[in-house]
Amino acid sequence: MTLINAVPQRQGAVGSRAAELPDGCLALAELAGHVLGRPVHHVRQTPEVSEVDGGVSSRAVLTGPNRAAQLAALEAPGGPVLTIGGDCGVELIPIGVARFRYGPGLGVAWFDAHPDLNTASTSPSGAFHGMVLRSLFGEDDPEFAAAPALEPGRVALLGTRVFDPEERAAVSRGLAVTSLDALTGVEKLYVHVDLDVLDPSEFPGLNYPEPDGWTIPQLVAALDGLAGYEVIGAGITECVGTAREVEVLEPVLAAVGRLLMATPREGR
Ligand SMILES: [Mn+2]
Repeated sequence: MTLINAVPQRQGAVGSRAAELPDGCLALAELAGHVLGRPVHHVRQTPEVSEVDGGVSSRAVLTGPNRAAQLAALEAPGGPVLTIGGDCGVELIPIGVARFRYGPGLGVAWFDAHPDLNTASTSPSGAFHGMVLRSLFGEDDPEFAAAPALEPGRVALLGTRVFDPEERAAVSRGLAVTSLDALTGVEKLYVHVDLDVLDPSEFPGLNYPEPDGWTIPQLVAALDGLAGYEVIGAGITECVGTAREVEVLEPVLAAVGRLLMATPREGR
């Protein structure tokens, strides 16, 4: 039984459209509920922001009430969970919980224009959504660092095209790879889709758009290409689209649904 958790967090982002993330979350979660035929559980996230602390914007909100609500929502899921953000920072909890539950063989397919591998000291913005994958490797700020952490080489960056220098360095030393073929030791897979993997001409409701992205059919084909993996959870993030704008994403939601609701079988 797949669950849908709507997590309308906006404090992990700091750009001009960050305040639209909660509404974008609701629009996308409602559509996801229709496409997957599953109820949507709304995870309460505070609308407040808090000061920059230790190089992280809204650090107290992120580590306090927002996190507590997400953890409570994942206590006994009883099946794969589709998390609808909110900013990319919402992935810290479901991926961290999956790593704890499934062990070091957990891998991640990270569809995202950005690798989100900054640290609090290298982030140009102080926005946690640009640090979340680094935190999942157990590095940097101990209040965010995952324990247990993802194993190096078990995350594939897909459609990623805008790297800060520190993020390039993290990839160079092997934290993440840049193709599915380069993954090693992956037994179960979590699928992260930051919608900014798409080109802005495909979908206007992007919080942090970058040029030269993928088309929707390209993303759907890439998701369908993961069918050989046992997909144990997924997240879709960074939506600021209206209810009408998100309609074009229906094939993306359907593809994620096919991965999450596939019947496990021999040899998968
Ligand atoms: Mn991202």
